[in-house]
Amino acid sequence: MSTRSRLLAELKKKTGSYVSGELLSSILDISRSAVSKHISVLKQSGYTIEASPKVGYCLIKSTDQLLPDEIRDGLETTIIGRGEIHHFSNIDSTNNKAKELAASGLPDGSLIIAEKQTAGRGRKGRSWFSAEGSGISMSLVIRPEISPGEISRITLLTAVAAAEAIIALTPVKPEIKWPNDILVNGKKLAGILTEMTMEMDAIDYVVIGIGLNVNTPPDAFANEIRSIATSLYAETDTAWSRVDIVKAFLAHFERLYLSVLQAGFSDIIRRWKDLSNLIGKSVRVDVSGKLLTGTVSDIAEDGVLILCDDTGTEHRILSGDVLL
Ligand code: BTX
Repeated sequence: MSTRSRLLAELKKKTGSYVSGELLSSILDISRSAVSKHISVLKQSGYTIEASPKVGYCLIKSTDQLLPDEIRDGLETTIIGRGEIHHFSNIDSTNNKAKELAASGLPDGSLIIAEKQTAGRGRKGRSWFSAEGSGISMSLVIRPEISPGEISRITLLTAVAAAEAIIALTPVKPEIKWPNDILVNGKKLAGILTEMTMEMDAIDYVVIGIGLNVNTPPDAFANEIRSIATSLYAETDTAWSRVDIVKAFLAHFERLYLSVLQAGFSDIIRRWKDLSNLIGKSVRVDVSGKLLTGTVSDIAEDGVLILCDDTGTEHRILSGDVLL
């Protein structure tokens, strides 16, 4: 734990009360002027801290920035989010950064998180809009011992974890749209971009990118997505703690991830189907530019969408875009 993290922990123990500079400097074994410098940096990171020359420092309010200390504080996981956490105010894409760091050895369960992305990516070269400070843009790095063919299961697991975290914390009722969207009332609340790197025949690492619109007001979305995007704030008229949502997501992800490693994937698929809006629906699916029409009959254990067309022929679709 860094000195600044320890200083913050001391202030948090006494939130709303003053802690003397002298006491902090003796607990942390640093000079009082070093304490004061750390306090300045914390204030710049969005913490509201009152300083009084005679009585010391008082933490009034924590920051809503998605800082590593905030995410670790009370995090109920043992692997997920327990690697390194890197926070950026501004970055091109958290998935790009995660891949760069993973290639140089970032440990399992690490998280890259940004307040804003300038080149957030969706699937197939599409872009992902991330509103500064009001959404969640993050990438989780895991190193699972699964075969490359099982990778689409990770996307399904992620979608279930994100939906369950939202259900646990808010009154919103999310629906999962195969393979990687979370919708609310037909509008997109979140998207998932899973990318992997292999060495020989085995997975080296998987980067799971999640974009989730939390406190974005409807008119803050870019024009071209305003009619198709939504946020938790837009659905509930309430501002939500992004930190709490990240922590809940990590905890749900870990629970599902460990259950897959021990008991296989069938429980995730069952949960996915409960949360999905697709089974039994007539849809069109864009598979690399070719349109298939039919009824979704099932999602297979390997994450494949099973579509039954008008002639009764079954199509097993590994990747595509469902058009409702
Ligand atoms: P997707 O290809 O399924 O969806 C991309 C499409 O979603 C866009 O073409 C646009 O129509 C719509 N869209 C873009 N931004 C938003 C938004 N904020 N809310 C709702 N709809 C939107 C989905 O790809 C996967 C997105 C993953 C994003 C994360 S963010 C962290 C990580 N880093 C990174 O670069 N990507 C991932």
